[in-house]
Amino acid sequence: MSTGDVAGSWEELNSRPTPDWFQRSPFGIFIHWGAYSVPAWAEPIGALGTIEDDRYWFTHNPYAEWYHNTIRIDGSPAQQHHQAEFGGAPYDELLDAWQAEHFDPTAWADLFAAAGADYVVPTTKHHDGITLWDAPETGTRNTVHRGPRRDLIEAISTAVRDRGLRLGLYYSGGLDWHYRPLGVHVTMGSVGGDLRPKDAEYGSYAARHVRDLIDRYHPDILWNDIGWPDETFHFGPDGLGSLFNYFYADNPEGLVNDRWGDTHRDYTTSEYEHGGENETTAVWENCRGIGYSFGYNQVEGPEQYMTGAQIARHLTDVVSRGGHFLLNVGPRADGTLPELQEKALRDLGEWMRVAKPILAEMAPSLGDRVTAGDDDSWVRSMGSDSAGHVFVDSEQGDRALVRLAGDARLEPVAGVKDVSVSDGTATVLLDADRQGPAILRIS
Ligand code: FUL
Repeated sequence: MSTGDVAGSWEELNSRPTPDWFQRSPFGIFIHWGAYSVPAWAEPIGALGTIEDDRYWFTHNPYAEWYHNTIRIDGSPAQQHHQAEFGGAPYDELLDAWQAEHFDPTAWADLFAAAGADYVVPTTKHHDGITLWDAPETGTRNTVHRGPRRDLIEAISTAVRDRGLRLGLYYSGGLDWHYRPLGVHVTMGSVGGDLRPKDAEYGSYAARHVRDLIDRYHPDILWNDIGWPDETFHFGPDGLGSLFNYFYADNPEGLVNDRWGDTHRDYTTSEYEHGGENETTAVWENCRGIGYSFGYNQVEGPEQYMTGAQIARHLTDVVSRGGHFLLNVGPRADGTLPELQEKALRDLGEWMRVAKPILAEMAPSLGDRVTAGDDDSWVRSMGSDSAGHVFVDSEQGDRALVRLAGDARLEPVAGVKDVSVSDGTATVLLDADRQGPAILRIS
């Protein structure tokens, strides 16, 4: 189907071409901000995908935005923390305590643009069900009537667009612990399965929310999470198929992610080190926090946070494999960004001044033409057969070896002090103060 037409089947929807703008947009910023940003507390036990034991994961959940679930697990350290710090207060009191008094959406958008981002995806409703705009049928349980007393989505959307960035909106269609309180999660299976609402009534409530988001903010991406209520997998008035048609009619250049059940998607997603199988499709996006959490976790520090240079490396790695990278920031409840997160973005921005136009081409990797010359050398590439770029870093020290096939030539672009070639191996001396991989042109 051509963009703009009304589709009547998942196959038709799935035949949409990837919009041009997204093919040139390797880097997005995710924002997880909510009532959970008030306690901002979780145990930084590790990255998703690296911890096998489900019960351990949920009882010690490193995702601070899961606070409402974690404090309901008897005996969990989060429950003890909530008792000690908040006297075990009802979760919604955190909404009132969330004041966002220093929130400056223009400063956020400036920072994201300076970091080289192409698109920004704020949470509009996370699993706690609290909406960051005056969503239909939420009564006063939203940020317009309580807490910040502001339409945060309107503020972020306007600032981001004014800065020339695209807008995605995250919505938790799969879980809503307030509207459909089905119990506490201690297994991964329960997240997608038993404790996920599947009924049509909740499905139409969620659809009215997403339609309202489309009407008000005209997003470029709908980023749903944890699936969509199964009983609405149809093209009738309240169905998911109609919702997608409504979205594409509003924005023919729009995209949706893959977390809507087995229905339709414009791209697949992986999260931290989970979902690697989703990184082999034609269009995919990896997301992760700067540390081990999406929501701000005050327990985290330099030990958990990636630096700007580490983010640059991860971004390069993802793009060299054909993916997009959605890096999350977790603002404090007052609206400021934690200093280490802000510094990481600023340092990344230094490197992106040179790297961004190269990454934006999202060219395939050069495969065997350039490979790491030893175990300490980190080498990624992208480009066509005749020309491209090589990104070089070192696990230790400031020297990396790059093995070159054929008569390839390398020319320094950034972060390189010297390069010399002998016997098909380039020795690259790296600038000590680089903020990301060194970059060389290959021809
Ligand atoms: C997950 C959620 O459960 C996390 O809290 C976070 O929102 C992440 C992006 O998606 O599945």
